[in-house]
Amino acid sequence: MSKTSTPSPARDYDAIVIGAGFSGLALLHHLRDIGLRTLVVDGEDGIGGTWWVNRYPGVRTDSEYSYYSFSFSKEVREEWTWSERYPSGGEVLDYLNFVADRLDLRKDIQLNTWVESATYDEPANTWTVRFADGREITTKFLVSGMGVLSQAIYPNIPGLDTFAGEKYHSSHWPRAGVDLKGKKVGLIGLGASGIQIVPTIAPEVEEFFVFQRTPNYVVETSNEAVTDEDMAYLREHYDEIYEKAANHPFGVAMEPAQHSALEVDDATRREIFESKWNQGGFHFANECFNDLATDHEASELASEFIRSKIREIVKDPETADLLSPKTYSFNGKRVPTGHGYYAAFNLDHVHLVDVADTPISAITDKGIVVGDTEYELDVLIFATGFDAMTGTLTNIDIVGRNGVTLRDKWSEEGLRSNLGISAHGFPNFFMSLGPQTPYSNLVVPIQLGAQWLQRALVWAGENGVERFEATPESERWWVEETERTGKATVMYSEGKKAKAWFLGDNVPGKQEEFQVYMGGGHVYQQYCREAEAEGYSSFLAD
Ligand code: N01
Repeated sequence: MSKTSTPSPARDYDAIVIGAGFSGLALLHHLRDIGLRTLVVDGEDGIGGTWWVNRYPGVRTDSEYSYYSFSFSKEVREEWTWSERYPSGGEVLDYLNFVADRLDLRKDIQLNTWVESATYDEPANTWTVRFADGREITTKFLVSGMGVLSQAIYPNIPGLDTFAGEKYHSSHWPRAGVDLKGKKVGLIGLGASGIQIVPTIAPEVEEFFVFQRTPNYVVETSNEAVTDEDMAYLREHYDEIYEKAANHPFGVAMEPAQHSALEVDDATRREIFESKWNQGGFHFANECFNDLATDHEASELASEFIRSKIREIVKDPETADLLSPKTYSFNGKRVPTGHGYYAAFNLDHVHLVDVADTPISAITDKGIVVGDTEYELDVLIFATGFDAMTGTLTNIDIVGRNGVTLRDKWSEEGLRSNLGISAHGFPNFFMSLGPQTPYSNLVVPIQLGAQWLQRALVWAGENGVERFEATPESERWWVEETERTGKATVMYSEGKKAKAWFLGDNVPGKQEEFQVYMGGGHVYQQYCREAEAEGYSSFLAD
């Protein structure tokens, strides 16, 4: 890769990247490689981003080890060894630290550095980044690697702050762990986080109350050890596996299914569902049939298969029925992978409390009130999710041209970006995994996005381009494409719709619009390549 020819000595840095997770590390490596003086800043006291903060019991990847890593470093690929099919959060954190050391990234990362604002100065074509400690630094390029699920949210329940026991959010779990033995524990939230917490803590707590508003379609799996042979195979076939993931709609190294669930007879369909259920996790959603995310009838057939599995696993028929989703169908929201989730409800001290019809009315100093019952608790766990995709970007002041913040822009115009990479009015500001980027195994778009930006900035340098930003036309095109493809999925249905973060429906007051691109990661990458091949004409580059 040739070096960029746009050094900017008047500024402290050429590029500041906010966030030291997967995105920040990939960006630092790729931007430094083209000669940009790059600094990564992160408010936490360790690198790892989402894997640094999410330390709740049972946290691990839902993607398999073979495609949950970067492919760009031969050294890392050769020297790193995974131990589990679904690596634990701790192991992913070790991996990211290994990457940081092996690629000598640490010297350009400042931790404990919270960004409060970043302001664009038009005449100087410079971003000034201000930190919580009052320091300011300047840069030509500003890149967000702040993550898509980082801005935690709590439910709006009266009395939230009055609870006298211990209270934790899944994404701010104490680093030293929490001793739950002999305690009465309550859990609110059954998305991917809560579903990992339930079976992990169920055996150790004394009494466990799981408050369920909407059940999920959980695909169970098993977690085998990764053998030396597995690692040897991975190292030998890494490029091939990575290519497969990059060409897959959801960034997983799997063969996309070729047939509709409606094309086959009942017995064949059941056999295919059964075999992919046995492979577990994402294999079920991705490898059974090609229309489980786009056709309501096909999705409903998968829904009924999973309901039958719940009835097989969960002994109490009433609990099995409560755990079975009925108000939306499979793929209507992000499908979590289970590690003994349903079986946990067979333990006598695990109680499923339905709060769909009778919501939690209050949190008191003693516990949780539902209807006439007060559930007394020692510990209350919130696995209630995030202000996804935009939360981190609107929580700080990113101030573009004419003093307009990203928060103002998106609340006035709706979500607008070109390919989720750049927003009009914010020259030289780029987003890794911005809103309207693909819903997928995220390591793939993170790596490809860092490489796209690297090439774009080399091109800018070679062509004397000083400012790079989305055109208003490209934003209109991309929002239309994002809405069109999103509405073609079973996530969007007036009659049978889940309350999902994909549409922003989980945050009170947030406008309902597709936060992610549902047209497929492979299609998205094709658009990115086209933008590049066309000389970035969908960007203002002057
Ligand atoms: O959050 P969520 P999450 N009363 O928004 C419930 C990724 N992730 O942290 O559905 C009762 O999915 C809410 O109920 P409802 C992954 O992309 C990945 O679990 O709104 N319940 C819901 O059950 C995932 O999609 C991994 O009715 C209330 C829950 O809180 C994303 O992060 C692991 C309530 C929130 O679920 C977010 O997952 C973890 C109330 N008042 C996360 N308010 C892996 O890959 C909210 N809820 C392994």
